[in-house]
Amino acid sequence: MRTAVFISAARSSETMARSPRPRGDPRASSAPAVPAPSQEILEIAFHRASLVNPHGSTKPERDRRRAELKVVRSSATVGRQLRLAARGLRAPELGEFEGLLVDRAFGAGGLSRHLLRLHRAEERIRRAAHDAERALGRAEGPDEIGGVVKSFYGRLASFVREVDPDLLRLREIRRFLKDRPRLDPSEPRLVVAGFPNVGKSSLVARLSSARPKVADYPFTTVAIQLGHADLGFDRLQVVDTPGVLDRRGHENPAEAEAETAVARAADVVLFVLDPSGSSGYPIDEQERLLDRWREEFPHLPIVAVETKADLARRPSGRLQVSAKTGEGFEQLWTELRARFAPREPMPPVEEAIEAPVEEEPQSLSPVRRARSRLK
Ligand SMILES: Nc1nc2c(ncn2[C@@H]2O[C@H](COP(=O)(O)OP(=O)(O)OP(=O)(O)O)[C@@H](O)[C@H]2O)c(=O)[nH]1
Ligand SMILES: [Mg+2]
Repeated sequence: MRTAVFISAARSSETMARSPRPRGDPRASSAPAVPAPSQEILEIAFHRASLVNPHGSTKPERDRRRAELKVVRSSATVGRQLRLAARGLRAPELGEFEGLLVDRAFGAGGLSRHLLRLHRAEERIRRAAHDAERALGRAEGPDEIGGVVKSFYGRLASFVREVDPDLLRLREIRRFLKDRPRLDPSEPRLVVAGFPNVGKSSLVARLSSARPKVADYPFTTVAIQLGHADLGFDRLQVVDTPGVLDRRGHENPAEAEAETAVARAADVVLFVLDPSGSSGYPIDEQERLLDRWREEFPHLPIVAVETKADLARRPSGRLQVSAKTGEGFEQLWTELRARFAPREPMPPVEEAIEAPVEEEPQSLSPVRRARSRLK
């Protein structure tokens, strides 16, 4: 109980102003207030500190020891909570591509800044705890000892409250990442992209284990999705993306995410065109986006495929498929296997072990070399 009273007293008006629902907000009365992350962290820390059980033969000895343990335990608990808030958000746990997505969605360098601020807060807390321990060594009598602990708790609370905005943003980033798959850098990637509503997700569902939502309206897919397919010699990651309209500089976040996947995650892009008109987007506009990407990413293999062949066909010379009937998928697989196949046969195991390491391994498929050139 004493812990709860302390925290509410320690909560400054500044923190109240930072809470997600400010006073005066009409929604404030109906929605339950979300406690600031610092409040939760401090509750845990002060509660744990209140459970210390010091040894000592005399009461003054036990009082001093109790105060020391409170400082040590509360600061260690806060440090641990701050590290937990940052867990998995640094490389290499956070993949390179996932880091790019976060930068794109939350602003370049934002994640690193939030993590740095947490790290600094942890350092400050460690120093303050060290000072408090030294002060306890000099303190005389229960009042002075109590005063040192109280003032340390005050500093601890203000250090944690200072990083509330960072903790909130890291929570958002974590939620964002939870909705997205983690790509395996060691497995090849096919990124399926194109205009909205053209049939990308239907095609991904035919090609891979993914079962993305399919519906007859644009931007059904709002974040990348991942499925897997068996290439025979390798496992292929098939990445479904949100639709992209050809409007540079005015993309919505979903379009920006799709373009990031094309530019930074793809070994091969499967560009899906819908010539049937049922997507609502003219084929000329779709062709323009394809031309732009070919120009912008000259080393990126882009396979163009026309879908909804059960509705419309045209003499384009391109692969034509229907995700509805399955026609054309055998030819599409032949094309994809050829794109992903190692250029030269894999050497026998003993040879591979003994062979000197070359700068660019010959067994690397042309698409992986293309991607490494892009970076
Ligand atoms: N007749 C026919 N309809 C198709 C085919 N492929 C997709 N569709 C339909 O086209 C609509 C859009 O399909 P999706 O797979 O959701 O398209 P998408 O490109 O993923 O759409 P967004 O995620 O919104 O960009 C749905 O109504 C599908 O049933 C096809 O080969 N033939
Ligand atoms: Mg889709």
